[in-house]
Amino acid sequence: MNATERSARFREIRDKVEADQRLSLDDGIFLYDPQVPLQAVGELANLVRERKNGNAGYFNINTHLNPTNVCVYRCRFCAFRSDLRDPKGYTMSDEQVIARGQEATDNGCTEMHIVGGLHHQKPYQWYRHLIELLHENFPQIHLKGWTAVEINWFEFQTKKSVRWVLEDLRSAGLGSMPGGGAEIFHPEVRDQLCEHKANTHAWLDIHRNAHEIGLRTNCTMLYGHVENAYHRIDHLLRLRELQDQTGGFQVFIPLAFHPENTKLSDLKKPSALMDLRTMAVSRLMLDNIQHIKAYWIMLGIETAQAALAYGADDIDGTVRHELIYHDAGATTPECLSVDDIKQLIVEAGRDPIERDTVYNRVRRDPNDYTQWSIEEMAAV
Ligand code: V47
Repeated sequence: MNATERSARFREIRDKVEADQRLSLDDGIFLYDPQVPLQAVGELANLVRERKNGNAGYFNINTHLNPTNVCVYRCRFCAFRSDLRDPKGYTMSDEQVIARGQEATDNGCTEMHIVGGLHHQKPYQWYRHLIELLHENFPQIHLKGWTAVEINWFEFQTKKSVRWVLEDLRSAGLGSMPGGGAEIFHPEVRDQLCEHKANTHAWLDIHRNAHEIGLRTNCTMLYGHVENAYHRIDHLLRLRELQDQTGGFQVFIPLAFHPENTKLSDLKKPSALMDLRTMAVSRLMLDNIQHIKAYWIMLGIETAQAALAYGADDIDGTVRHELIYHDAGATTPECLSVDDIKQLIVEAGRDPIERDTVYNRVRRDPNDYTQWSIEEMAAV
């Protein structure tokens, strides 16, 4: 395609976006062509971002809990996992989990993001018990826990249906599910990364079931390793199709691959330009998902700030005790203060809005920020 043809093709796509029409697989692949100026793609994504979310820059006050890193799976992109007998392996006690809940409460967290390894010797009841323990002791904190990969493992362990597992976890106190474990759905790539764990059908089916019983979930895509533009757009379209049917995804988070300490450590991590293009293309393709998150831990603070002009409207949270990216070489701080996070959103020209996990606005007591309440109205 020469430059004139490229401009004409881009104009066609711009017309579609301006008319609020859906983009196709070919449109998405075209937008990944490095010869299509990134800034133009970004401007288009920003149009959609502002149409959907105005000038909001959402964040939350949250913490991570990874109760164990011991895992039966050996995903090639993962630096966090450990073998059972490896000195790196750990498994938290109830007391340690309670201490984390207390720390979260003392820091005014509204959310705990709970994921971990699939421990060879821990039964489903242990994973359920952790949710119950936290919910009973800290009922105010929303527990966003266990990815579809874990739910799939619990099905295997209990020999019960997905629906039974999800309902049982919800009765223990689970509030919603994070979007991890999606990686890249296309089997050409998935089979190279993690052939043994929950397959694409299982991942999507678990999220469908969660949506059907009223559990909101998030969705992700791990990019920047062995996939190409076709695989990425195919992944986004599979998410878009499920969202058309259920409406249960609340946010999409593109996750940039960090190669250090993984079986793919010979690869280079994606550039900031690739990160911004993926953010923008995701915003443009996922016309039915309300929010796009620029996860600052993974992108770095500067790229996350820029992403707020390339389609993203959320930068995740203050984050405490994150291990998955830090084990894989992320050099971002371990945690940001509320003032820092607000400041970086303001610097990006957006209005900082504290949200809870399901995008309600959070109101804080100005004299004691550990005291908070939820505004019933959705944040948007
Ligand atoms: O599923 C693992 C990815 C995911 C690496 O739902 C890696 O709000 C890059 O899903 N380099 C877990 N990525 C993290 C996740 C997430 C993060 C923030 C918010 C939410 C949410 C979800 O991280 C895994 C995998 O796709 N991952 N290892 C790595 N070396």
